[in-house]
Amino acid sequence: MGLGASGKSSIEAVVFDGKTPMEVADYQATINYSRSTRNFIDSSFQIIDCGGQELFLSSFIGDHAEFIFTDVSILIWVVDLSNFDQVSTGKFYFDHAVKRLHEFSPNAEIFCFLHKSDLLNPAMHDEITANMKTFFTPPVELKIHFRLTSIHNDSVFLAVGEMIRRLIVQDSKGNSLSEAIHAFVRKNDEIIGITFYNKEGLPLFTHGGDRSRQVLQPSDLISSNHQRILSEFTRNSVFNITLETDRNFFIFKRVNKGLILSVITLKTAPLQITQIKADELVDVLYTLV
Ligand SMILES: Nc1nc2c(ncn2[C@@H]2O[C@H](COP(=O)(O)OP(=O)(O)OP(=O)(O)O)[C@@H](O)[C@H]2O)c(=O)[nH]1
Ligand SMILES: [Mg+2]
Repeated sequence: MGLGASGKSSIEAVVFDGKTPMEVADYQATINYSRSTRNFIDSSFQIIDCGGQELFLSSFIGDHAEFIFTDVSILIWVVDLSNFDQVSTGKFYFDHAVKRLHEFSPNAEIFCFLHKSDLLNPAMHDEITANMKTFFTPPVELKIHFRLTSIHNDSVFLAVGEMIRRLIVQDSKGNSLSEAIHAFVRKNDEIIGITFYNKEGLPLFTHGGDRSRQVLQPSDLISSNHQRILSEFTRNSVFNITLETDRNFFIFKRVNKGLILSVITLKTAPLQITQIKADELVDVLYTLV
């Protein structure tokens, strides 16, 4: 949810449908809402993309509130950072939506995407985030997380990936996958980042934290990998790619029909050794999924 043209449908199209930012540049308002089901390993969930024109928002927080807000795990509220004039209007609907959420899904969490951050001077990011956190304080007791996002770099993939981990780590398969990956990283010093992608190119599990983000500069490497993964996925039944930069190897391997593993390593270990280790991890993951 969020005001019209804040970027909701673009986020869904880029993250889940493999669209490029260019392909979503032409704004077309969502009429009413649109619903899609997404599958991940053993879990599936539904995304409701709610049209942000005030006419629709009023009906969602009014007559249709029960339908929209029942059984919600996560509400994503999208704030358009390039449109400060509208921020009070946004807060008005945010407050009502969050109250309705609390009423119909008291255990839900809120993610507030401070979106189109690419249009801001990076020097202002911290200050704007701090201001927005104060401004978008929920009117009721619900957990809220703020993320600076943009479809022009990896930030939106990371934010959505994090939410999905929260949704699927709750089941036992998600947990054992997560544990296997963490154990593997702990054992192997040269591995600085690991990502497990589904067929839609979405990072399901990532490990590496800040260190890997440094390595992942330029920051849209994830998005370009994502596009490459998608096209390779559909073309080849065997999928095995290694990319090399001055300091790192990026190894991609297919786990099964729907999942790709990517491993980022320092070049301190020979590639062949890392390949063998990655194959071992693929075998472990294969038995788990
Ligand atoms: N600069 C920039 N533009 C973006 C970003 N995300 C989306 N946009 C643009 O913002 C416009 C809004 O697009 P939509 O995603 O359709 O907006 P929406 O929130 O779904 O709008 P409604 O359906 O009316 O509620 C499009 O022209 C996108 O290209 C971003 O991260 N940065
Ligand atoms: Mg839309």
